[in-house]
Amino acid sequence: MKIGAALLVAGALSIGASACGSGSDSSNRSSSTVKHKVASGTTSATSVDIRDFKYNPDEVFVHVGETVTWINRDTTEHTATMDDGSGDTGLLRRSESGSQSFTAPGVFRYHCTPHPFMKGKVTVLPDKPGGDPPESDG
Ligand SMILES: [Cu+2]
Repeated sequence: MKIGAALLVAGALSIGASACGSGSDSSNRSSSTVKHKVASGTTSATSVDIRDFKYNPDEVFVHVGETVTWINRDTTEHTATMDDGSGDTGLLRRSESGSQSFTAPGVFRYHCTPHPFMKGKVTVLPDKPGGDPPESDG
């Protein structure tokens, strides 16, 4: 678990360094652009595309209390079903999405019910390092 935190810190440092890259940033939707390989800690919503009978990316990192959303880009119906039965999006049609929040740290593997060969993984990290004070809203 401490390794994960160290990775996050390293990732945050390197993000600040890369400012000016290629000049082309049009709204190009041509597949496979993985924006964050390592969770930056600033996003509270993590999404996984289901496309071509694969989860993309097939592994995501979130913190306790955060939510993962699966979006089906295929014409075929898919699910994201936790192997341990702790959660299930149910069948998602094309362009439909399903979410699951994770309240305990650990590694959660999931699969697609109609297509058991489709597998993915959610790694839930214990807490944000040096984090913000907890806010009580609600
Ligand atoms: Cu499927």
